[in-house]
This record gives sequence, structure tokens and C-alpha cells, in this order.
Amino acid sequence: MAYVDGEIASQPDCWRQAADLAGRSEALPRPGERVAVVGCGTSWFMAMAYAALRERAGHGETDAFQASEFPASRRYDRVVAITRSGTTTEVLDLLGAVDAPTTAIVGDPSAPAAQLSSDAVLLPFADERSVVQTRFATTALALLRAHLGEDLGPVAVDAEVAVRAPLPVDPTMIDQVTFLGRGWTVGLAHEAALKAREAATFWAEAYPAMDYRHGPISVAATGRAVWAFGEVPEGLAEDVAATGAAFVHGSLGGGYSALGRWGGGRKPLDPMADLILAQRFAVALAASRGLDPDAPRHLSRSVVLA
Ligand code: F1P
Repeated sequence: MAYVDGEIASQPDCWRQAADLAGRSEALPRPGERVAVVGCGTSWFMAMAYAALRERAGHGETDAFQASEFPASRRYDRVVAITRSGTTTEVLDLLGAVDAPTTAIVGDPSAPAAQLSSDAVLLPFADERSVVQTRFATTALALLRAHLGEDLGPVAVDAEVAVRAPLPVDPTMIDQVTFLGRGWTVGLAHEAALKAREAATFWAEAYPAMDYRHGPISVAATGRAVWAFGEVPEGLAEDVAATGAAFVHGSLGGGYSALGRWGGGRKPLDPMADLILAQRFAVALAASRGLDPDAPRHLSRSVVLA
């Protein structure tokens, strides 16, 4: 069994721990603050999700940036950096350069990011051995969601379902997947696609759902899948079906019907639990291609530049 399997399975517990921690985390953004959230790779996608959620919750203007693309001319009340390793070069460079107070959300408490930032929120219980991130990312987002006032209890219950449920797509039956999202789930879509690329060198794309018909739909075909997180724009499922591609969404029947969870009007899984299914899908893809999902090609645990 790969390390990542155990890390994926531990997410419900990690999310509960993070939710407990959220109430005690003084260093997280206060309502009304103008905030930038930064990261690289997976951590950037979690930043995107949080930024959309924080604005939606009315807590204040929140922008997400890839750490190397932070606009130095902008002024923020706080910069939040998400970094599992705490060693990613672009993140450390930014933490050392900005004037605003900084909060690092870090997996490794001894990492430089924890020292370089004004404040740190440490998530050692969610750190990982696998190069491919799964539970650190979602646990950081669980922490931030709980800090926005969301009740993570039902979300963790959905996660319990997602770690065991049958996969909605058979990885051996498709040769391409596109993930879609709206609002905060755009970041989740990007993360799901990155998992498939990292763990399984699989052709995976991601877009905001409303933009999908503006070009990317040309890729859709029989033997390919389109997997939507969260709200689905009207008519999109039908447009995808017309291409021959499989349309995957938590509120539809398809593979999800095996759960028997939302037959009878029950609501679909929380999109963050849906991401667990996509993580498991990426690991299953790797297995079907004879790859070790813990050791992605050309990738290390963190990118430390010379
Ligand atoms: C960020 C990151 C990961 C990626 C790989 C390299 O790491 O880009 O998203 O999967 O592990 O590093 P971090 O700053 O969150 O440690």
C-alpha cells in the first residue's frame, strides 16, 4: 500500500482536528481585513478556494496568488501563506519581502516558513510522507473553512463516505479527464487535475465550469470524462453528454448512485469530500498504469530552487 492511501483515508480525522484548532488560531485573518493568500501548486489551489469562500462569507476582500506572481504594488492587511513543507523557495522569498503581517499555515513546524512569518499555524498532524499532497491541503482548507464559521462536522461525515465509496469513474475506461468548478470549487477542480497529473502522469485539465464551453469542450469525446465539483451550470451536463464524454457529478446517479446517499432528495457530498474521490481516482489511475503514486515523475516534496 502506498503512503498516500493511508494519508487519504485519514482526512476525516484531520479535518476534525483542524476544526478544533480553528477557534484557537489567533493568527488567521479577522473579518474586515484585506487579505492575500499565496502558495505554490496544491497550496495555491487551496488558496484559491479559501479566497472565494472568505469573500462569499462577507469577511472581506481576499485575493489568491501563486507565490511568485504576488503583485508587489498591492497593499494587504495580512498575507497568508499555505505551505506543507515550509521550504518552497517562492513562498519563502515572498514571506521575506512583504511589509504586511504574515501567517504561514505549515505542516512541518521546524520549517523556515514558520520562522520567517509573523505568525504560524502548525498542522503537523496533517503532514505527509508522500510527495503528492492530499491531507495537508484539505486539512488547511478545513481549518480555514472552520475559521470562517462553517460547521465541519457534516463535512467530515461526508469525508467518511468518500474514503470508502466506489469511484464514480473506472480509471481503466477513460484516457482523459477535465474537472470543473464554480466559485470556491474552481480551486478544487485544479487540485483534482493536478493529482491525476502528478500521481499518474494522466492527461487532466481544469476550468471554471462556465468557461468550459468557451473552447475546452472541444476535447470532450467518448472515452473521456468531465467531473464537476459543486454547482453545475444549467445545460452543461446535456452539452457534455452530447459529446459522448461521461459527465460526473455528486448529485447525479452514475457511479455515485452506488452510495445510495442522496437518492430520496439527500444532498450531494460536500465538494471537499468529492475531492477525496478525485484523489482516490488519481491513485487508482496510477495503479492501473503501473506507477507508484508516492513517487511522481520529475517531482520532489518541495521545490527548492538554487
Ligand atoms: C508545494 C508543491 C506541491 C507539489 C509538490 C511540490 O509545496 O508545489 O503542491 O505537489 O510537492 O511542492 P508546499 O509549499 O505546500 O510544501
